[in-house]
Amino acid sequence: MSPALNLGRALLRALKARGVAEIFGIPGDFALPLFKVIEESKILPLYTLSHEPAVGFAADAAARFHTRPSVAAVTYGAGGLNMVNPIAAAYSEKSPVVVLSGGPGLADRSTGLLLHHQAKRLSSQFEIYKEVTCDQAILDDIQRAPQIMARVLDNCVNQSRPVYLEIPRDLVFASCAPVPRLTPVQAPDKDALNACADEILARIQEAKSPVLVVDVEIRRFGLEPQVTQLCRKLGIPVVTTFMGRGLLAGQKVPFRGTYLGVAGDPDVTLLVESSDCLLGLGVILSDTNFGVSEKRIDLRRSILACDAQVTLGYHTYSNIPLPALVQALNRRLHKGRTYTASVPNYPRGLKANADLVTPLAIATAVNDLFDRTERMPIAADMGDCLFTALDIENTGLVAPGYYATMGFGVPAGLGVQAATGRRALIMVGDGAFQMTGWELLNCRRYRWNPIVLLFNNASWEMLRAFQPESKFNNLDDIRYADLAVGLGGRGHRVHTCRDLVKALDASVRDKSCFQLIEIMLPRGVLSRTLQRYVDGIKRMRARK
Ligand code: KPV
Ligand code: MG
Repeated sequence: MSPALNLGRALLRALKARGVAEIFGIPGDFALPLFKVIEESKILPLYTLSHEPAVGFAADAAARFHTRPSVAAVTYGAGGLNMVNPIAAAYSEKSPVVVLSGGPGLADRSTGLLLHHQAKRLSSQFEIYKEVTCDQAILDDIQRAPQIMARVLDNCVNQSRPVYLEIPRDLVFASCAPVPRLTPVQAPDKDALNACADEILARIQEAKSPVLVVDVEIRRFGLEPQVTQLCRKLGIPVVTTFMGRGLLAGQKVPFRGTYLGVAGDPDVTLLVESSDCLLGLGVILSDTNFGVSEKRIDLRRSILACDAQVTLGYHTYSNIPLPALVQALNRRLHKGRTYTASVPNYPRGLKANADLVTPLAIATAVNDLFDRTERMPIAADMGDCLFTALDIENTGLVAPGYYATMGFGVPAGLGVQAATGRRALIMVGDGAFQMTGWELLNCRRYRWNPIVLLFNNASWEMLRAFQPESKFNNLDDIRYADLAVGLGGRGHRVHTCRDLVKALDASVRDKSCFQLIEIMLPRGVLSRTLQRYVDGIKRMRARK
């Protein structure tokens, strides 16, 4: 006989029905009943980590790779409030993370005492999460709970943003009706959709140098195959934004690279900034994507589809979800135009000599490694490690390219491996490693074996680049590779290109545990992208 449905099980089944494949979490007393159902029901696997920020980052990265929601489960207050930053990151970068928090029981609320983990009010955590989620609820009414769970989880899927559910600890085992199935998004008005698609194509046809710019929404809504088809039919060059790096990896399209204004590949910058018609699909209009340009992009000549809206010059069509738009465009284009699939040139052929390593040498070594073996999914942190990734051939990559939080890389790499079963390549600086690198200790339990490239310049180097006079950007010379064995992995400390190539080969061969390649970089040695970024921003500031 199957056990009667209770709130906890109803919730887990509803998550699974919406494509959730795993839960990351850290328990606490208010969340013990919730974690008990998670463990005993076996509906979804549970991965516990060490500190709540890592739980949020891992779930975020898993969601990005699945293009389905993932779950970050925590306890009330001391747990949940530790995870606000990762969920803010997921909100701004549109990653569908479901936050499940244990909460004070209904019985706890009426004792007249303040409760442990309470901040200002019992509802403080709920109020705080309102600001970083697209929908949220405290499930304190068991009758209405199924409808409310459906609403909140559907918003997570359909808007591709985080949501928050707080489960009072004494209701987890209360019997509960099943959660209704996913309600699809409201279909757009047919006439509006047709008019919009016609107008877009007319503008592209009139243009002399149209360019397609893609960003994360195309992946969030599972549209990479359809956008690939669209690129081929239009036959126009395509670039990703900085945030969208990794999109269309391996697709046969006229791919020109990643746009990054003054910091990017000058050919790509010229292509985008001189275009008379940019078509932006799913693009986030952030400063990291578009603010680093000396030549302002003329938005009156641009077409931007994002957040279920399409803006052409001065007018906007509302309720045009991206999947419907891409489908309408594809349907109007029959014969493919001639196009030439292209791959930009990336640095290859590192000389394995005694030269000191540079960020460019790291990218070159990774390109060579991927040619010799196979490509790996990448999780990158913020800092020069992410700029270095732009010199690695376009590959599935998750990174906080817009929100720009540090501490993402290591836990995100764990989330990637949990989600895909594939060994991840983690790129992280020493500053960010000090924040969340410790989470590698969880690898042994779950047999995760990422390869970590730790850029150790004993420095918050990106900050130094902006403000070289400050001594607070100096960090200590910590022997990170020596820590690896104690954490259940293997460490390699490398100074030269020869040692780097050796360490990479040894790491690929040793699949038994995580590999920490600590790459010693002199302070002040930057990737070419970060160098251009800093020079460009200084130039622009000086002019103001
Ligand atoms: C991408 C990620 C994973 C697999 C294939 C491509 C790139 C999309 C960028 C992204 C993010 O970092 O948010 O989803
Ligand atoms: Mg550093």
